[in-house]
Amino acid sequence: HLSLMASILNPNVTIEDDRTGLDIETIRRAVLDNLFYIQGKFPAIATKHDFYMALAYTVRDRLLQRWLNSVQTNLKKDVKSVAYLSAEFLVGPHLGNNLINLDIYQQVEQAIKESGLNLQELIDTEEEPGLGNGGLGRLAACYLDSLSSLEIPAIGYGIRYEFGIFDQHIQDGWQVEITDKWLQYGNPWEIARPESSVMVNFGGRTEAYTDDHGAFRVRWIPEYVVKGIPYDTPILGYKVNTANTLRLWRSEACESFNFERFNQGDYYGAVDSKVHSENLCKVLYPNDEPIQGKELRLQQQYFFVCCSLQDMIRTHLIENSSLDNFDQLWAIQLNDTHPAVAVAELMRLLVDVHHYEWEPAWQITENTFGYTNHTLLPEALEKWPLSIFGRLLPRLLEIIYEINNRFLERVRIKFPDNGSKMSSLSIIDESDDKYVRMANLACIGSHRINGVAQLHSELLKETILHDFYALFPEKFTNVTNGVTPRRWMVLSNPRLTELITQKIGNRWINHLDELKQLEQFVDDASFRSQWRQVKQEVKQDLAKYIEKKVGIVVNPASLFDVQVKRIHEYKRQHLNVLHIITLYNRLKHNPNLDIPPRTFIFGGKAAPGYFMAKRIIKLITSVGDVINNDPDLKDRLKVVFLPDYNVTLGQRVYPAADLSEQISTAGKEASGTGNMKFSLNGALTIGTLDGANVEIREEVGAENFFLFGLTTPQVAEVKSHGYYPRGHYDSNEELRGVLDLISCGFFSRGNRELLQPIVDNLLYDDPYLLLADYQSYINSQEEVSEAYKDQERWSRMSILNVARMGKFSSDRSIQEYCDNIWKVQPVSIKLQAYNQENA
Ligand code: GFP
Repeated sequence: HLSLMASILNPNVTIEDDRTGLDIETIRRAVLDNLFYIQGKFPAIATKHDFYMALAYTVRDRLLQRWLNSVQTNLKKDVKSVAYLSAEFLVGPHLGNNLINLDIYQQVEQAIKESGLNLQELIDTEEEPGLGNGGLGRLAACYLDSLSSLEIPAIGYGIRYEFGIFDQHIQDGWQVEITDKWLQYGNPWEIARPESSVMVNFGGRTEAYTDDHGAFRVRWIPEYVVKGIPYDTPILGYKVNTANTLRLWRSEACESFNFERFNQGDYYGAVDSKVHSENLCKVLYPNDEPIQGKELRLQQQYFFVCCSLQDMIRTHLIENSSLDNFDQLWAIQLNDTHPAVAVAELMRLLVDVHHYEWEPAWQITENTFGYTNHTLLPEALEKWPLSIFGRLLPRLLEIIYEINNRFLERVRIKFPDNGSKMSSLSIIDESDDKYVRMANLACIGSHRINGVAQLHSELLKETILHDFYALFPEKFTNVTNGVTPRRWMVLSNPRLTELITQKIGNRWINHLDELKQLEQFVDDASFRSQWRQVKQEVKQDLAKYIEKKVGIVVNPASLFDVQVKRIHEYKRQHLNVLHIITLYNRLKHNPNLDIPPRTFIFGGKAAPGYFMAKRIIKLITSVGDVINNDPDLKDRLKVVFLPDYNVTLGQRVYPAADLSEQISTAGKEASGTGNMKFSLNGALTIGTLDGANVEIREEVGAENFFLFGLTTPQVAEVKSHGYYPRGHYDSNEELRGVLDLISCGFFSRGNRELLQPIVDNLLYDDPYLLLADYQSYINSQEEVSEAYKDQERWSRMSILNVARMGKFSSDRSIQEYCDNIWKVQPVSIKLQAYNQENA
């Protein structure tokens, strides 16, 4: 300890160097310094978590200069910024990613090693911020990474949920949900900015008045006011100085509001309101549950939207004398309808607070917003009961009525006497109970509307947004999703990154199209063997993890067949299970069958109230219990359900996959982004023509993709004729054998009731057409097995998949948003003054 003290007390580097220097020695010293002064520990008594924190602060220090310079620059008069409004940001752990983007991974690894520690272990210590459910939240995170990497001035606005998506435990094969206390040991990446707090109204009533100039105005007299406090996290781009901000709002009671109650001695009343306000951002709502009536969710949405818009206006007015040019300096993107109330809120701020006339305010609003739709599932379209909406947000409802009236006037002119168009386009759903339809509000208030893959964008125009498309076709566009190669390759698959970089240099990391150059090595046998070697090593790592986590021993040489994503009937994890049981039956009947051994790996959370999804998890684990323990199979099939699938686990799983299961019913998956991560890491895809699968197949070539199943028009066709799933059961003996085996309790220790709901659903309803696609899926899986037997062929296909993934970088998606929707330009950040030599 004495020598440590001596080295801390005798610095031959300046404080500035300690906080910004990037060489090994400075980093090593800075970590010890932070361990001492922030964690209050000596190395001898420090836990791994203490070291993680000390390192995290060391890295954060190195971000700060870039971050503050970026924020400063983004405020300038002539700089247009993107505000990405999203109820979810599934960013994943920050430490590893920041090391990659700062380009100091190696130095830090060395510095940590010199302190007798292992960097990977510290990285693994970080608690993941699970502030999202799945694809939508993760997309927002990839987009933040690309915005910064492309040096686009941007800010992500969202909610700082105290509890993120629940942790999933598996007990007796069932999902059990545990509260995600991600903040309990502190979050070194965020900085609270209480000085930038804002107030948000709820409830109460509105009141008309005449202002000093004799103008008619409305004010909102709320029942209660909640304070929003921003927490900022820097999001650094890859090897650039741009560090944008992720600003998440936490709610707090506004004490002064209840001063009266305090004074009256009603201490508990006042504390009640505190609890009430703080509940607002307590927990992230899981997807796939009926949302109507969940008043707290509407409060969350309005809360973060209102905070964010006030924040934008405040910063805008620092350099600008009015809001006239608001739309020229801000492009606001609505990530799905969750923040759609922003359309009405911006109107309220412009008209009620900043006293704009309606028309110019509407111009600004429409020019500012863009809306991204992420789903066609009708049950996922948000609508709020009018009664709840009006009670909670009375002024917003009035504004929505006004927007709607003016809008319907235009509709009437374009489509005279067309009542059905009027009612489908109206923001207010008058069918039975009245609702506010958030997608309609978003469409009317935005100048661009986009889907997230070509097929999805086309289907939007043909189906749920058809009438909007007829009205304003010029608003509609497509931006196919993408994923960041920094997290989903460089960080998660260092071995493949190194192999690729040895061959083609490292420009591909932010110019993903350059992966094309790998094609020239596809005929090089030694390259293919290196390629296989890398995959093998990564699979060994995952095999170890599986054994440690769930106690199942898997063969790293077997085909790793992976499906990781939220559990949902449309994603058809149970179709995958039907294939597993088919193989099981075949092997039982014919032990000499020549098929490569397979390990089926699943991961994903089911919404807590989604009965069928939870049963599907039980189906997977039950089938696994039987198959994994059947000595007849001689370990040729294994089935693993990895609990608590999240970003961190994704980083382990994608690199190790041979086969990527993208098997949703055609027309149901808007895009998918897991499909891109798998393929980028060299897995081949078995999939339907759904979402971005279509474009992935186009890029990698039909011969390098295992296609099966009905197309979207065929799905519609089958349904229109009155689909009869039972017919497939009757006519397909093998399918019958599979379903009967489930029904008779074979996988459920004789309990025939346990899994029967799944079988009944398939036989008598089958809304997602599993039985119709079954045979085609089985056939395609046979092709997979054949291809895998020929390892040279498989490696070729795998290399070509990676080489042709350039299109699916989120850098490309963001560039398209910038050019076609936001009209924003990159601004390079110059590091100011202090410590230039480290800049
Ligand atoms: C949704 C869609 C996906 C799409 C993502 C991102 O995902 O098809 O890829 O959004 O656009 F369903 P979830 O949030 O529902 O997982």
